[in-house]
Amino acid sequence: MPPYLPPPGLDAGADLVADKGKKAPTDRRRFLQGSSALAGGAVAATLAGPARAAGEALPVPAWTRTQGRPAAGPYGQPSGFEGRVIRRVREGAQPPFPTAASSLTPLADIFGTITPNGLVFERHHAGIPDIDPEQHRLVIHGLVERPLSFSLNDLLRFPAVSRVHFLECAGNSGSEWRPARKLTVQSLHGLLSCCEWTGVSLGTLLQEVGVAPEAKWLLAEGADAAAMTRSVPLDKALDDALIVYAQNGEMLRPEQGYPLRLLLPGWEGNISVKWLRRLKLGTAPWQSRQETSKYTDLLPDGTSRQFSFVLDVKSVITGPSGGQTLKSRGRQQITGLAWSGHGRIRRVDVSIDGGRNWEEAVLQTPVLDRALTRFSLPWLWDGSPAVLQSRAVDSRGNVQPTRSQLIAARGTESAYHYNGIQSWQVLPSGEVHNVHI
Ligand SMILES: Nc1nc2c(c(=O)[nH]1)N[C@H]1C(S)=C(S)[C@@H](COP(=O)(O)O)O[C@H]1N2
Ligand SMILES: [Mo]
Repeated sequence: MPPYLPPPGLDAGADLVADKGKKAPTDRRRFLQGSSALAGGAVAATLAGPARAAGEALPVPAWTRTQGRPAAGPYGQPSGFEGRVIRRVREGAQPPFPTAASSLTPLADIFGTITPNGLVFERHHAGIPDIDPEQHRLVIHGLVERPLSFSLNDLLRFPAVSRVHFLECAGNSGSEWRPARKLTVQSLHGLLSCCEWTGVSLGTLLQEVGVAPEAKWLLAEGADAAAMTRSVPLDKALDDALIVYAQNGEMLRPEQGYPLRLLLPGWEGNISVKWLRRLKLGTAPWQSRQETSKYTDLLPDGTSRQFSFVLDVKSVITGPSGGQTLKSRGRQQITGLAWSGHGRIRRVDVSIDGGRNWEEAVLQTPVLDRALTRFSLPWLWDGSPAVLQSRAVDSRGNVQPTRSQLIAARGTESAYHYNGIQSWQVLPSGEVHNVHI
């Protein structure tokens, strides 16, 4: 086989990059160059980019000289070089006992908007049950005309609905209520994922059982050792609730509720009861542990906010983010995720100077309802200190608050429902840390 020769001109990319830097900066570029405005030529001098490719035959690496491994096997795995991209426990977290634990999505190391199944965060109150789908049943009873018991096979015969939605624990970003200690974006905000969920509309099943006119609430109960229970308003159940059996094209993972879970789009993760075994219709909420002592927000006046289901508009820059180090000045990509339980993301603004100036980021399309939305913005880093922030606006016009605005409204006694703007400080050394400003 003849050696591969790049066609003439293919290595011209490096020159193009350098030329670009020499052009008169546009307003946008000047903004992106940072607080100390640089002349165009200086940017070209500090611009680090791809190495210049040689115009001769490329070296042939070892892996091109020998046959590769045969097919990877029955279930594919990521490259062995990606071993650091894993779910992690929050640094310093002490679960009350081993099965009441959580693991976090590595937000800085995933791309686009869909979370791979093996990296979806987990939150278990009493471990992961091993449920035989043949034996599992979902019973719908209480204030209904015909109580029914559904097997997984029964549910697979109803029209399937697939929708992309984020799932976020109400406790996500909870450490932001407290003084900052050095944490990564995974540790701070990793109780967050986004999957294509497939299942049956709960409304379809409620038609089968026939809802009694006086029914207003449902009790959702899990089959795990926590028997997790939450009260769900009937309106939400009829509106867009899903009984889910699959995520991202395959059956639910055991840790996500195999074989069945409830999914309430845009609502706090806790109410999307996993290993769902029962829905009981009634007239009033049941006041379960998870909606009284937990998942309520203690306000400055001493009262507690209850049934605050909808997750507010929020965003976070995932790169550059805490614990990372920028290797060189010049071209960077600021990127992150935005979401809102109220609808779609309308826009995301990014600041590199701690919120004094803002620039609109580019949103990856399609922008979906109550799904993670990827934003990005090119940045020419001149090596001076910066504070990176992102601010999301949703389709209802809700604007993500700063940390101070959120604390002014909610105090500091909350543990849940934090949606303040995250600040990442970039030092001249390139190190990135979470800060409160
Ligand atoms: N049965 C049951 N459902 C549950 C839980 C649980 O412990 N048991 N944890 C809840 C919480 S607090 C959250 S945030 C989400 C987490 O879903 P995930 O583990 O699929 O990410 O599931 C919810 N549903
Ligand atoms: Mo949660």
